[in-house]
Amino acid sequence: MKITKVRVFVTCPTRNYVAVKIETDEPGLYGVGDATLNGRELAVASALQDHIAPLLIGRDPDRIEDIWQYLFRGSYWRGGPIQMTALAGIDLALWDIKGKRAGLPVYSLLGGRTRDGALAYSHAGGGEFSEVHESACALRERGFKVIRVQCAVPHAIGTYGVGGAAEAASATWGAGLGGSVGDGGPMPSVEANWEPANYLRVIPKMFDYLRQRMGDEIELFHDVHERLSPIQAARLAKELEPYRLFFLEDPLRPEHKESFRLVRHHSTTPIAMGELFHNKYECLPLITEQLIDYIRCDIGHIGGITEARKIAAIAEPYQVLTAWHGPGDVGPATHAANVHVDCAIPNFGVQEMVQFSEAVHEVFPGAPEFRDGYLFPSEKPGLGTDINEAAAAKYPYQRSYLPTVRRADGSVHDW
Ligand code: GCO
Ligand code: MG
Repeated sequence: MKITKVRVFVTCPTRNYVAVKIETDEPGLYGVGDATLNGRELAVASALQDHIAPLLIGRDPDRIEDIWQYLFRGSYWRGGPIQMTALAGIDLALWDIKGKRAGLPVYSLLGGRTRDGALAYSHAGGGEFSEVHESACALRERGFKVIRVQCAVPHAIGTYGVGGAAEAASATWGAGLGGSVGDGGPMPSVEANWEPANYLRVIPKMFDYLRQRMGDEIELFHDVHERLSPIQAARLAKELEPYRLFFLEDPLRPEHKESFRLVRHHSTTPIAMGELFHNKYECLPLITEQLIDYIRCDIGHIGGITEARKIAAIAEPYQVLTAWHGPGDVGPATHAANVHVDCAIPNFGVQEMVQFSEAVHEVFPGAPEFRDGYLFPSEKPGLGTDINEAAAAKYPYQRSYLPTVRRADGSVHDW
């Protein structure tokens, strides 16, 4: 069997997605992967089209690990987010082909089911605590047992993650949480007046408000989004202990792995980290020193299933569980891959999910099924997602950027 064509699609059904389709010389046998990197979609598409695709023609798509090594090490330059997202797109498409060829869903190729479904979480947010509460109750009604909660930061304009339940639908998610979409020139939206002191004051109060109204049974947690210094993160983790968070997500910037020691020494709040990592090597110190409880890389940004299963295997003996990133700004094939891996590994923790819009489902048919708080992988051979090329063509790329955060004095901060 040989790869005959590698095709790349950039489409914007409410927000931009990059998809890769690998065709083979077996009639009708192809695989579809996702290679979406929010705000840098065209760079990934170019890496795929201009540099990677020509290298793959004529290769045997069954040799996933070899192709992975060839693209990762063979290119000499190591990969940052653009390269590793492109590699993930290829990797997912190859696993899709392998599954279709075997007539088996990908979770089966990974060793078979370890669980029926993957415990899932979605996002509740709002300007006021009452809105966060309302949004969290709506998710609980829909069956969610784990809910991420975000609220506005006093005096800040446009705090990350406060679009509320509506964010679950990609239409508003696209504009409100994951970036701004438009056809004009550069138009990043700005979160201004963001001050750590205001943030640190409000978050414990939000949890107090929610625990009083929602009780102890529902699992709640919060995404810091890499915005704190080590000692600020340690203080927050410590102050949140009475509210028994499921975990505190991404408290520190990804560059400062050693700083997790400080957070760990001060608090028993479980810690999750990883959506800005690009490979297993970045995960190592946090896992082997047991500085985190959940590793939450993005399967679509670390080179796909091939790297994810290695990260899970490294984490297992250290009792670190997985919580793969699953936002609206990665495509359905990555969400499908998440759930296949979740249901095959022993050390799965929780899975982030969003509800995609009708337009996204039209372009990318097939998705894991959500029932009563759990996600179930497709039983179809392969990943169980596809691309409708005619539908994709109806939604051309729209220039878009992630928002930018600025402190009250005008200086740049992490979003
Ligand atoms: C999450 C993430 C996302 C990111 C987004 C950036 O936990 O879901 O933090 O919301 O901000 O993926 O493009
Ligand atoms: Mg996050």
